[in-house]
Amino acid sequence: MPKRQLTKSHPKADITNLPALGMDKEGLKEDFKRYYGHRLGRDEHSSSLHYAYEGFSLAISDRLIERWKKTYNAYKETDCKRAYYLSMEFLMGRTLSNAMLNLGLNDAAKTAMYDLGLDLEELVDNEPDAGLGNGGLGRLAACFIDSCATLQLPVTGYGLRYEYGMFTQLIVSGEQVEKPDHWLRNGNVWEIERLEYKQRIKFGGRTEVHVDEYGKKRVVWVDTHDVLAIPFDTPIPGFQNGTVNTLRLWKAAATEEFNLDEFNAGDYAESVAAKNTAENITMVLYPNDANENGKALRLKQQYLLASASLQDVLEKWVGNHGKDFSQFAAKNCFQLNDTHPSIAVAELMRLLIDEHDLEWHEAWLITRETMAYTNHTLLPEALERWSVSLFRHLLPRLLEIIFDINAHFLAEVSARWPGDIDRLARMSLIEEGHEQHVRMAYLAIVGSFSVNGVAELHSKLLQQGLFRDFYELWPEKFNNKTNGVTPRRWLASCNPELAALISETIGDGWLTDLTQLKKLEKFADDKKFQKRWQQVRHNAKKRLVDLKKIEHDIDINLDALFDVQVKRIHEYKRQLLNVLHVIHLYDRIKRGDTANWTNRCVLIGGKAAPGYFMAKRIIKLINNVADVINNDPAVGDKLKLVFLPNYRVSAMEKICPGADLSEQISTAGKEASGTGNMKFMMNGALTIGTLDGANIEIREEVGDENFFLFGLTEQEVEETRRHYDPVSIIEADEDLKRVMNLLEMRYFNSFEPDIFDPIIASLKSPHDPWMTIADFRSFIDAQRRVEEAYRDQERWTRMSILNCAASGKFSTDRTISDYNNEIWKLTPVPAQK
Ligand code: B1N
Repeated sequence: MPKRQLTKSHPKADITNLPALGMDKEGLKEDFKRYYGHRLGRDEHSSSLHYAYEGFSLAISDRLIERWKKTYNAYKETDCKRAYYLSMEFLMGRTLSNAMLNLGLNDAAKTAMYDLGLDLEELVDNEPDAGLGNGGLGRLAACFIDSCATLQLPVTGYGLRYEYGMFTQLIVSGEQVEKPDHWLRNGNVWEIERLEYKQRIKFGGRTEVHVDEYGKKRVVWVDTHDVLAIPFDTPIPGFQNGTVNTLRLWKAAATEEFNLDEFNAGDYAESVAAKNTAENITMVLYPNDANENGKALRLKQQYLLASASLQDVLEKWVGNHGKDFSQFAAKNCFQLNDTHPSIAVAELMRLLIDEHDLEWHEAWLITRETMAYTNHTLLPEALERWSVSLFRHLLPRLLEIIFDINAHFLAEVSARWPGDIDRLARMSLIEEGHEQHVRMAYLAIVGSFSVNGVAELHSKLLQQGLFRDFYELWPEKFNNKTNGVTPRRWLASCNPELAALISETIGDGWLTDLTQLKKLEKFADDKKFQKRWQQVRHNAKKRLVDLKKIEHDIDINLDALFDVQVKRIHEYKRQLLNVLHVIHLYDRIKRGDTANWTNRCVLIGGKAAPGYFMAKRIIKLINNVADVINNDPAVGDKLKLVFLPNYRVSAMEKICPGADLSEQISTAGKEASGTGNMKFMMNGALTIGTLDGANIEIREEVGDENFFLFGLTEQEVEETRRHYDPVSIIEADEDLKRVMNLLEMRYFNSFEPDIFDPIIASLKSPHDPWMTIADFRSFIDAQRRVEEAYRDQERWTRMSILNCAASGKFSTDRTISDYNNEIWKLTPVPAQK
């Protein structure tokens, strides 16, 4: 579609100066009725919750779009520096409730719907989650862009518009079954397709060297199979500040020539069907969390994201500055969300050199001054390495550039450490071996001016371990940015009762300055305040139970300790340790060891990657153990175990307000940060956790006495590993021996022999990387301290208040301010009136 200026016969003022939309209930009602009746063509005979949701969302969306244009104009007028957050995942969840909160329309919306006989909560619950991410990394991206808008920073999110998001998890006979998540089936009212900004992406083909009329050599990438990238924009509102930023997601489509070819080709139908090859690129999100995948389609996804986003930025740049790139690095910064978009380093080089005629060294300077890389994991199985042969086949020009970058880089290393061949092999972007591979993390480090981890321990371990050689070469590049979560979604919106109590007590400044929660400390011992805090938390537990009772038919006692572990199922996160504890509690009940008992309801939820055998078996174990415990009349109210199916963003919004205890029990050194830990803390849950990821900083903030610490430290884990002997640990611990005995006697799988053998074997293996058995005793003892604390409700409530009060550091407003002050260096741009 041509980008066409409107002619003089269409005076600009006529279509851009629209009257302001009403921000009261009458304005909303009027617009809702118009959308519902006219745009959607519904009436009382053809009503449905979905169309009511859609009509109302359109009314809210209009009010976002109004502010969106003004924000865009303000950025344009100030010609400010901008940052771009490149991420393969944006786990947005639902949009309507967040949009209402950030527009300040909650009360007006509620009364407007009430007047029309509709229940706003029902409409909100009708919205499908935008599940375009796996877990923490994708949700972090969503929290980040919320905070960027709230801080009025000119930041655009770039990602992919997957047709199918994270799969829906069903539990059938205790096992995970995946169902595709066609989240766009009923349309998506929040996005706007912008065909005018489409980009062309090359794949395949080969390169040729041409010499131009000035004798200059240039590489031409020819015989390519091109694909179009079409942007879909979603408005991202700041918190009641008039700013609305953009999330731009690319959808792959067949090119126009392709459409022409169809008519010339004899095989018309086959040819149309072949359009799928292009469109398949953004069809589905890969459901691998903290695991690399190696599939060609995934590399195509990554390149499409990087190339389309960079071309988009460069096109705008050239539109404003022509071929003068001297200020490009001063005005643009790309933050790479892990290595997934790191092909952007080579792609920016290609675009600057091949398309915009810069010299290698000019292009390299610009690249190294605009790219910044965030690492999210130390797990070796998650580190991306692409085979050189796949690269050569799909992206031949990019591979050449990577080899050139590597040659320049290795020359730099050689100059610094002459003759150190081992070091060269260790640091090379190309891993040698049976097959050559491109090490994407190294490409990201070499091509960036900043490399950060996501919690203090994680950043330290990157410097001392995984990226040690690079840290030695460029210590100044490395830094830490501890993760956070947005307090708008994760407190204000998901827990309105607690938010209201907090605002009534300390004012509402905490919404944009979460450190103000500190003011709650004063009230931690106030009996009246404690009672109200307890009441609010009790109500949240009730809402959580109501939700679960419908799904499970299990009666749960509200006075029980709600002990929650929700996150992806992964061996390093040690859901197994949690289950061992539950089996131990069950064993205590069975043998009558129940003096001073604390009733407990253990909730576990999370998805396993479809190809991850052990994770799926762990889900099966949780469900089998739950089945035995919940149906044993000897147990009663003392203990419940529930697996929460289909854990996702909108589920967490209901779960985290109702949790008493947050389980953050990964093997020390394995969880880069964790962010669920922060959501629970903010809502007044206490943490039982290892010294891992952001747990360490949570404990620092709240104080040792308000945190249940257990387990080996990262250093102890590494030392113990050398002589780890789980079998003798089991022998020496009567409680653990009994737990293992129940597993080995098939107590939980009498009709399914052998199914838990792989789990038993891994627990007992001296090579178990997660060392679950090593932390059992310490975990059980910490859980005893939890029970004791919970029995003293006054003490527990005090600790709960103090946890919330100490959570200020974990707002993404703080995280993003750190990114901005130390990496992006953007100036906030106030919204236009
Ligand atoms: O990123 C989160 C952290 O809080 C978590 O500790 C960390 O595990 C998570 C490949 C990943 N690391 N790596 C991934 C996701 C998808 C994929 O395809 C790796 N996710 C994390 C936010 O910093």
